[in-house]
Amino acid sequence: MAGIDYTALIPNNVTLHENRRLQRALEDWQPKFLEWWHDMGPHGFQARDVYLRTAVSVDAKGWAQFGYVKMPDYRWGIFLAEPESGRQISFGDHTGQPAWQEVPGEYRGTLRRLIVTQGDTEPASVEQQRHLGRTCPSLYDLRNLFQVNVEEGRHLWAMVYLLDAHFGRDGREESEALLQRRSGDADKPRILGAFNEKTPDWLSFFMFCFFTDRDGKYQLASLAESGFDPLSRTCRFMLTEEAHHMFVGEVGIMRIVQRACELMREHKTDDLRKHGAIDLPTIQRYLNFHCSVSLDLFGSEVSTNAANFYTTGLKGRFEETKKQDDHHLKEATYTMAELEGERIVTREEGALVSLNERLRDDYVADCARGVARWNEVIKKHGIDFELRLPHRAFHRAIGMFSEVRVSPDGQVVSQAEWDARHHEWLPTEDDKAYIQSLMQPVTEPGAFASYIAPPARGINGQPIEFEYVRLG
Ligand code: BYC
Repeated sequence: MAGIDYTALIPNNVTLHENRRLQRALEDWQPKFLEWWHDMGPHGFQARDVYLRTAVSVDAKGWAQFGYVKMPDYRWGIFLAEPESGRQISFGDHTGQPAWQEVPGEYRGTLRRLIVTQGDTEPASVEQQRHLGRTCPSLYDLRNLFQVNVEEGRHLWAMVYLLDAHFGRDGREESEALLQRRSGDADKPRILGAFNEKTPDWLSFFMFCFFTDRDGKYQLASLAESGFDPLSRTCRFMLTEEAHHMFVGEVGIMRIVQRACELMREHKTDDLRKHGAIDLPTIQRYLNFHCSVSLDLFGSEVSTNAANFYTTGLKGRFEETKKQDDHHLKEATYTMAELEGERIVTREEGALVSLNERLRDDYVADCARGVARWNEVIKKHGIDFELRLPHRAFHRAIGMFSEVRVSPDGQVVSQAEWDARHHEWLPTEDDKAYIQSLMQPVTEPGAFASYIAPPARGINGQPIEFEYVRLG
């Protein structure tokens, strides 16, 4: 085991007891976090036993242990991946220099902003999902929701550790502010757009885990390349946990698709609403929404911020160290879709200012692989329907495409055409009301709501009918 101290008030593998000032700062923050968790965390289940995994090591083999825990007793801790001895900065102007163990003074503000932006998403998602427990489609799904929630809480701890350990008083103020902003609040909203949207139902939750958590994967992977070593090591361990969140999303949608297909075959109809399932066109509209708001999270296509993050060695590309180029990108170019009047064309841009778009491309390719797996299920049932990712310019609020209206297949359309057709492309009020009507809790072990198939297997080798949450 890679040295996690579980006897400490705050479990950690960063020898917290050797730094009294930091330990006091975090111990002072801990009750505020718990207060926030109590007020804004999963509503109505705080006293229940939940079958959760807890990190007990940062060793890739066997890092977690499973057992019943009441969520407020979850051991939120600070875990960094093992240091890589002799690690060097692998991109930008500082390439080849030893990775920083302390914040480089000239980049302090920028680095803090990146850490705060990352940190802000974690409590935001818990807030967005706060009410989902009471409409769970099964105990298995309820447990997965809570697993995701406690781990997002731990990811908040991960960023607060960096702020408190490396940014002095400013860092402590930012740590407090992370508990004060609220998802969707008009006066003190969360920083990024997608984290102020509602997650009012389980179809949205699974879409969020598939699309929005996947942005998390790509952003964390880019920050894991950072020249600031504590950030890199923190993000590397967070990525281990993140994989389960995307699994919850991918398999959740797959099970909804499967149920839809089974009922289409059984009843020889596309009209699934009278059978309590979710038809494929409705799934497509939810997909279009969640994909487009998640695409916004990558920032503008052409971004001097992104170029600066890279040049200064703070944020790399996805799999930076595996790439075979000069890692400076000053002369290189990158091909991207751009708006030319009313047309979308492809053009060469400087590679440095294109880094957000490049990361978005990596992300889109990954999303496409998941969608292809959903389509396999549809195909296996002999149904002629294909789910598709919308064009990257569709329904955007950030970047150059936010100026125009674009259909899911990438045609720039007039405002009048958008007004006439957007109900075909995005969830309608009628869709939302129907999905809400399905949100009735199913809490008998082994039972599942009408719109979702059971999973292929349970958690940690347990049977599907295991009592994943003890409701008493
Ligand atoms: N909403 O050059 P620009 C996760 C701001 S998810 C609102 O376009 P830049 C998770 C931007 O801040 C991963 N504002 O973009 C998932 C800037 O403002 P300032 C979260 C936005 O800076 C599920 C201005 O517009 N991690 O972990 O190159 C559950 C112009 O910026 C948005 C990160 O995001 C937006 N969508 O890149 C739980 C990593 N987009 O600074 C967790 C850290 C842009 O001029 N963040 N703006 O006031 C970053 O790397 C960058 O901040 C961004 C934006 C990629 C977000």
